[in-house]
Amino acid sequence: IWFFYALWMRSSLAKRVVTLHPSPPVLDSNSTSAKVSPERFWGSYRPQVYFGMKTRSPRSIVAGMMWMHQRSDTDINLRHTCEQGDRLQGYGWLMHDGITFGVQEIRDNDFTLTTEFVKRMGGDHGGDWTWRVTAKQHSSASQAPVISLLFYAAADTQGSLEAQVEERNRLASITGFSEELGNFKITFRKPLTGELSSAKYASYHYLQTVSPGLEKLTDIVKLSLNRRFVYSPPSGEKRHCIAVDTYKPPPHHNQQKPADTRKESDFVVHQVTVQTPFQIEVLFESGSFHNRPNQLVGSIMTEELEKRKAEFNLKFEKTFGLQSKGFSQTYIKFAKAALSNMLGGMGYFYGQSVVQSVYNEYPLLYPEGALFTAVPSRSFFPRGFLWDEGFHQLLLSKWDPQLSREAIAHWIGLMNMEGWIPREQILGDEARSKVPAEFVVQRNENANPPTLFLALQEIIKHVSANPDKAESELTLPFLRRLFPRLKTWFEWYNITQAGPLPNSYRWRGRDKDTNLFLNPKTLTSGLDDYPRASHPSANERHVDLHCWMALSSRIMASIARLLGEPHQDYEHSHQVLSDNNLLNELHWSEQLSAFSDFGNHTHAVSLQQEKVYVPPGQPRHQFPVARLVRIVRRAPKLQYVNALGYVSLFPFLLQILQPDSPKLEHILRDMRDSNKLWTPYGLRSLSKADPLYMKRNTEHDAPYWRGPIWININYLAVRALHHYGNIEGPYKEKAAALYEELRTNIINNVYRQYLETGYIWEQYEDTTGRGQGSHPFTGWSALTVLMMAEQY
Ligand code: 6A9
Repeated sequence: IWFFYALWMRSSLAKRVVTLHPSPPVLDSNSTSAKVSPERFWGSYRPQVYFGMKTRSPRSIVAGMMWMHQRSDTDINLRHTCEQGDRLQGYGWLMHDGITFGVQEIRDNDFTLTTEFVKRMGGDHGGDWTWRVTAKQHSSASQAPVISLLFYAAADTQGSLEAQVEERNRLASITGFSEELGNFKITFRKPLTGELSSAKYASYHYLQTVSPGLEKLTDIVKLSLNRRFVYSPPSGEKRHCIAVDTYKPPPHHNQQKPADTRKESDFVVHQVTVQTPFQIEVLFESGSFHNRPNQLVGSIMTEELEKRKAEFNLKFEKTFGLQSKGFSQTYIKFAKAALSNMLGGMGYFYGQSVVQSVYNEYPLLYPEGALFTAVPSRSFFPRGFLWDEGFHQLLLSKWDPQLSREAIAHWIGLMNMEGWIPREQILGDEARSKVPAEFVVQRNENANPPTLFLALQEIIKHVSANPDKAESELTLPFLRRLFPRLKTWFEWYNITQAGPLPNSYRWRGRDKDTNLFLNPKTLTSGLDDYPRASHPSANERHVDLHCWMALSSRIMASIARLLGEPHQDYEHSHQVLSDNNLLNELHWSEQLSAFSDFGNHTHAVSLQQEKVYVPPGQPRHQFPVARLVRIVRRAPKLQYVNALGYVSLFPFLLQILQPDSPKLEHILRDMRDSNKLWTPYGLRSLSKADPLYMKRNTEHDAPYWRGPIWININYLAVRALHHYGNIEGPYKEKAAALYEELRTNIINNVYRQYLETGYIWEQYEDTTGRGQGSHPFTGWSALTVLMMAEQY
């Protein structure tokens, strides 16, 4: 009996990690359907491609664009998914309202493509849309480039597409059907030099084939390209031209990967090759849209675009008031681009995470789920990250509260019965194709800062402070549906991330191979390689997590109070966790005069080449290359970690400190000290005086949160200075002065880097202010807009 009981226990524990939270779903199952939410059905929800659209549904038919420059002197340079390796001079949405239209500029080497879309509602399936692509050569280009645009539609296991060919090779349109779109037609208009001008010479090619999955589209097009074509304009030189030709899928053989036994779906490509300057329109028309007044093309499209742009500009000023604050037009343009690219970076993903708990020998597939979310970076990580999203929604909720509610609801809806939400969401084959295998599995003991509480705080602020009736009427039911899961979420952190002392906390999931890293990482905290205790142990306590919990308990109490639910326990937790005496006891290091983590720690570590024993007379190259390993010169002991930087600022960043706390004096001093945290470009992540400042973690692992300037934390710092600068206390003036200085430094640098490099960046170098890391990064770096607007 005991044996079977143990077996049963084990298997039911093993299933917990993949069992969704049992309370009623946060979102109705059809909440994103064309019927319930037609205005948001189609969108640029494929942030990983330069230009593409899909619907907010699990296996959407997708539309997209690839392009290549026809040059004989270089290799084929087909552009499709956003890749840093493409080395574009810049790309991103300049305007995007999140719903009805967008304007993007893509600067390739010799020319610029402007890609615009406008949607029009009508019928029962999300309506129509039109794309307009305008190509202009750069003044630096020696001759007008000949460019191929490859517009495509692709099905993803459902629906059908058919090429309608006219005049030999010209694919005039694609007709299609799917259950959620009904019948539709995509028409490819001929290129013009401009909106009112006459037709332009172009050569046409097309491909009608099938694909085993959306992540294969680029390869299929690449493999179908043939150099045998000619482009011969009536006046002008003939030249070779590369174009799609027949595609032969690789022969099926037995050792096929399971991925390729998937159902094959229609894939149709229209290639048009034309010399700049030109403009081309593509229109999608929904079959159920019967009383369409006219076609959304040409001058009607222009009018429609102009109208949307004007509305966007008005709403932008009304929301952020940058003009009235005296910002110049170029700053405002930058801010619009930052917001637009976050909106244009919203994705709709569908699929299964791969997860594991201690009760599973092997990783399991999480239940299929949908995620509507912003992404940190369209090129390098175009997918959802839990703590990034809380920051994203701080900005987006100002622009469109409904969109924020939907994104938050999707995230909270992904919670399992334990109260865990996977930190990095790699949903669907397309997303998975971008991630190395070792990063795919998400473990259920791992947390990530609960920044969604920051976003929720923003949302409830509207209900209590500015009782916009319409908004509160939507917010309360929304919170009510979230609430059972929020309770479990909060409990999950409290229980699974509990620290060694009462009311202390500890991030789980630190690196285990201690001897391979200068300092074992804490990816779960979001601050990856920020120095923590040198020897991870159960004795650790982490000050940032303590503060996140103090904040979370406060928001839980407010939400419970708003909903008329029992709130005393949350209030009590909040009182305890924000008690400044407790914080001092647990985390104030006298030696550093700063808040600090505590744990089994030694400063005396360094990386050294491992000794590789090569027996005498044996060739050296037959033995492994010496790698760097950690040398510990003095044994660790229980003590404060004393790494001054972002982590030590948390009681200030999350405004846990009382305005009269004498600790503020130290914090403000360290912040302003150029030998510690201050730079002319923002606060650096780790003090210049720290022994691990700008130190690599392994030979392959450059410093990340050990010096560079990150905008999310700088946003929290500016926000906290604003708070302490506006509240009575001995440090009021000092905080107010620092506020002005820090805010100006950050805004100016992110702006200047954008002008100089064409991008907003993941982080900024502390010594020069230069943008570095992944780009474009219009996740939390776009919070610069809120600093400009002074909305906290
Ligand atoms: C691994 C590479 C094609 C790291 O912005 C997302 C996260 C943050 O949440 C975190 O705080 N970034 C920060 O420290 C980026 C993480 C990217 C992981 C990608 C696979 C794929 O290569």
